[in-house]
Amino acid sequence: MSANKVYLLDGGTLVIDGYHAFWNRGPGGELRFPCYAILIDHPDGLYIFDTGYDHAHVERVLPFEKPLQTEAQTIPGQLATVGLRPSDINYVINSHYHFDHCGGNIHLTEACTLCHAKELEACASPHPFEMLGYSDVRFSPDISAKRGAPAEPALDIYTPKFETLTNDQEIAKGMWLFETPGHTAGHYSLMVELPDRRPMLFSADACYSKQNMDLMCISSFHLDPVASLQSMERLKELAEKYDAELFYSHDPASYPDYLLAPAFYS
Ligand code: 5PN
Ligand code: ZN
Ligand code: ZN
Repeated sequence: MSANKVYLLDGGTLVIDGYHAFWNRGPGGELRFPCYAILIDHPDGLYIFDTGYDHAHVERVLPFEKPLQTEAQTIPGQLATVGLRPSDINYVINSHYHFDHCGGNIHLTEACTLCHAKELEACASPHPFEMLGYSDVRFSPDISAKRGAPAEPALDIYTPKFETLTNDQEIAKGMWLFETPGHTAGHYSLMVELPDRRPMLFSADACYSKQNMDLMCISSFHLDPVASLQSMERLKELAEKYDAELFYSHDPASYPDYLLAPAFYS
């Protein structure tokens, strides 16, 4: 058994500097890159791996990243293109809790939320240099309260159920989470098996782009640079072992070749 379909839900773009995307290498200058969520239609339910950024959050906290996101590129907008509502989603899996991967969680009010145990810990007590990355914690009313975020009335009705994981896990038949730490403490990459194609291996932020992989160059946003490189090596080994196709998280060069919803991989 495997998943039925995989949809990539476009979430707009952000700008960072080239020295952030390619640590200590550059070249510098504005780099605009895509963000997206992954919807998996599986016999066990509807799963979303990462949920992109929240436009209002980025405008308020990181306006220098110049977010471009239309209504159609929000999680509700993207789900509508495939005939779904946010409340239809059964599980949300977050590769990690950086704002550009969990901003849409708040829409998915009925879903059970999965992540690595270390990631939930890390975003509850970030290092000073991680504060901006972990700036959108509205997905957890408890962590929002602990971090001293102002109460937001809309969140009173949102009480997500958290399930934390450790180690590699086959969370449903043909859906694998692989530990790829370094970018953050509890980072997971996802592999999805499908009936009629090679498995899809979503690096998430363990590798932003094919160019990062080709250069073995990590981003400047990281907890542990050596672990980050080991995780990139691990992704290459996994792709080889399972004959999987790598999909990168923020890859302006590869993105035009990705199929976007309402089209799907099967
Ligand atoms: C896109 C982006 N911008 C800023 C940060 C950060 O401070 O940590 C991670 C991150 C990002 O992915
Ligand atoms: Zn990240
Ligand atoms: Zn990211």
